[in-house]
Amino acid sequence: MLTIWGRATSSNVQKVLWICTDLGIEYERLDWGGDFGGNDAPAYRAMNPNGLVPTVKDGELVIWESNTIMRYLCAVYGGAALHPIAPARRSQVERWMDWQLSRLNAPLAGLVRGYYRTPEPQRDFPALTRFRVEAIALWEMVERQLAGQDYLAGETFTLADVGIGIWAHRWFLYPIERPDMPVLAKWYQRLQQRPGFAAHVAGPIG
Ligand SMILES: N[C@@H](CCC(=O)N[C@@H](CS)C(=O)NCC(=O)O)C(=O)O
Repeated sequence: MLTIWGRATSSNVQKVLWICTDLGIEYERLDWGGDFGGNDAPAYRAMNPNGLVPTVKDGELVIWESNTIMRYLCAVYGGAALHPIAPARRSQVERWMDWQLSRLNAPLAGLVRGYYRTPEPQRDFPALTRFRVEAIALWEMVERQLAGQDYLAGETFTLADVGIGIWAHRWFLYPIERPDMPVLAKWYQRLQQRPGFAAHVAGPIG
C-alpha cells in the first residue's frame, strides 16, 4: 500500500489523492505539514529534502513533487488515459502541467497566502490586486483553450485538468471579484462531477 505524507488541505496533496481515487489506488495518508508540522524532522527531510508535502512511498521508492508523483502513479497503476504515452498527445497534457507550476502557481498561491494565512490588518492589498490581475490573464488563456473542447488537453480528462482544477476550485472560492468566464465555469462544473474531486478537493480552502 502507498503511504502519503501530507495534510488533506494542501493543493499538491489533493492532486495525488485525486489520482489515487481515480485509479483505485489504496493508500495510507499521514497528516503532515501545516499545523501538523513534521516537515523539519530529520527522518522526513531525509525522504524529502524540500521539507514540503506531499511525499509518497511505494515499497522502497520515495517520491516528491506532486506532478512527478501523479506521473509515476499513472505509469505504474494503469493511468495511461490520464497521462497518455504517445509523445504528441503527452506533450499536450504536460505543457499544462508545467504551465501550472511555472505560471499559475505563483499568483494563485499568493492569493491563498494573502487571504487565508494573513490577518486582515497585515494584508498587502496592492500585492493581492497584482496577483488577482495576473491570475485573470492566466484564466483567460484557460478560457480560450477550453473553447470547443471539454478538457484542457482535448476531449478527455487528463492530469492537466487535475493540476489546474485544484486551483480553479480555489479561484472560485476566493473573496474577490472575478470577470465572467463561462467556459471556465462549465469546465469547473464538469470537474466537480468527478469522484476524486468530490472526495478530496471540494471542501473549503484550508
Ligand atoms: N512543487 C511542490 C510544492 C510542494 C509545496 O509547496 N507544498 C506545500 C503545501 S501545498 C507545503 O508543503 N507547504 C508547507 C506545509 O504545508 O507545511 C509539489 O508540487 O509537490
